[in-house]
Amino acid sequence: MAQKFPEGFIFGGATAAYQVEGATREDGRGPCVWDEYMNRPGARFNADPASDFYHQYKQDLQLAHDFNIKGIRISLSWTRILPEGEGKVNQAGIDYYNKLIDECIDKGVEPFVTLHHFDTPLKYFQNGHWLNRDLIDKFVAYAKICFEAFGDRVMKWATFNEPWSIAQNGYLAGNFPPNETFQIEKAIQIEHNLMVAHAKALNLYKSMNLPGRIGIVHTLEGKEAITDTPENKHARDLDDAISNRFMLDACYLGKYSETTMSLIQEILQKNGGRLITQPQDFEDFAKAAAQIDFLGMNYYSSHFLQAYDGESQVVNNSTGEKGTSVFCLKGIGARVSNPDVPTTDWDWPIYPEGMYKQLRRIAQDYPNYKEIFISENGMGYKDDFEDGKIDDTPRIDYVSQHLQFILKAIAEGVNVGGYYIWSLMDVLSWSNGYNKRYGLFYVDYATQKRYPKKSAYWYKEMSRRGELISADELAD
Ligand code: BGP
Repeated sequence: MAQKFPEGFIFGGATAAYQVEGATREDGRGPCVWDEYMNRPGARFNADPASDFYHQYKQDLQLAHDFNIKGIRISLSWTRILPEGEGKVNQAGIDYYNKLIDECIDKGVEPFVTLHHFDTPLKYFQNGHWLNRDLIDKFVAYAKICFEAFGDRVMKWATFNEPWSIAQNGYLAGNFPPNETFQIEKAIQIEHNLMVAHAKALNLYKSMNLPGRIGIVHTLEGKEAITDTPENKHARDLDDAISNRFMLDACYLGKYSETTMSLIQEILQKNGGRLITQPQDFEDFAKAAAQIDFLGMNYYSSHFLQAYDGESQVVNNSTGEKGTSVFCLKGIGARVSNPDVPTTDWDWPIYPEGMYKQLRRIAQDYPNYKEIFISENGMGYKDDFEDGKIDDTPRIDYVSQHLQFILKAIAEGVNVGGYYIWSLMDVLSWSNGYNKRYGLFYVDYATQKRYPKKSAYWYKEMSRRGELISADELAD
């Protein structure tokens, strides 16, 4: 099988403001939802200093440059720019992101900028979060400020990171604020409202005639029936509809297809509740679907579905104690373990073929997609640090297997423009803290010193050659 990536394929690294910046109270930054959440009594960890990217960004970009990393996903902290969420702009926030973006460009590491990566201003979170449609216009006003300030230099924009995680983790699984569980109606409504906000911001960007491109980052979870019975296949379709299809339809079809809506309605009927939309939403969707430049696809894992009639129950494995997860949703299905598929310590099935299937699915079901970037993929791992050396061979294996399937999809005609490993350096994990590491660069959080892991050397060589290589091919 061909090992070469197409000309110009970007080997990048991903980050997100809240997970790397630290400095949550510096230079006039206002509070976001996660600040309040992570500072409650009994919280297991918080975001200060995280990877201290607010102060260390030059070091990280130098490393990125030295390791042939050609692109970086960063996100903007809304409350660094608008401490109140709206109103007066904080010049220190604008200055920081100007310096950061300029440094990226200077080091030859192209910035891929996400406007919202989970860190909603606290005030809006307390006022209904994305269930409150007022937030849509607030977000668009914030987006406008960012487009005006940075749009001359940023060539890749994403409106949102993973709307599904906001809905699922906050309202079904309960491991993101507001920690609600099994609120299916709210989760679906939030997905819709986020798609409206995405469409409006994208349409605004397109009206501004800026030189860059804009898309959205979705997490696409693979869904498989655990065995091929009609009931299990239906559970798979229901889970796919709420997790993936509903929002992909909004982004690319500009409406919800009949099949998608009948699956969503079935879920709503079984759980009680209804979806509220406005006619204008679909005009915004259609306009945005005709203009979206790319899809950022985050892929980590696939779920194996079994039909399930019982009440919803979820147990989150947030400590890395293998085999402790439970995820069953009434009216959808149970995500069960597949003995043939290995898992990470956090019970995420390692199923690289699922990434390939999602790539093919986009190309087939949404042929107007233009281009896909793998905007996150990587392996959470408890890295061993031995005298400054980190042998993370399991991570190399994980990433290799996924790159292999990306090459397969590319060979079959899917347009994939780059791969942004999650994460560039070790970062704070939202619900798992600091022992779940993903970085190419190990962060000693006490000293903020960075150490390249074995995977960093491997990644550097792949980017240099533009081809997939095995770890054995490294010089030493
Ligand atoms: C994605 C998020 C990232 C990152 C990653 C790993 O959902 O976009 O911000 O956190 O998942 O997840 P976790 O840290 O929970 O292992």
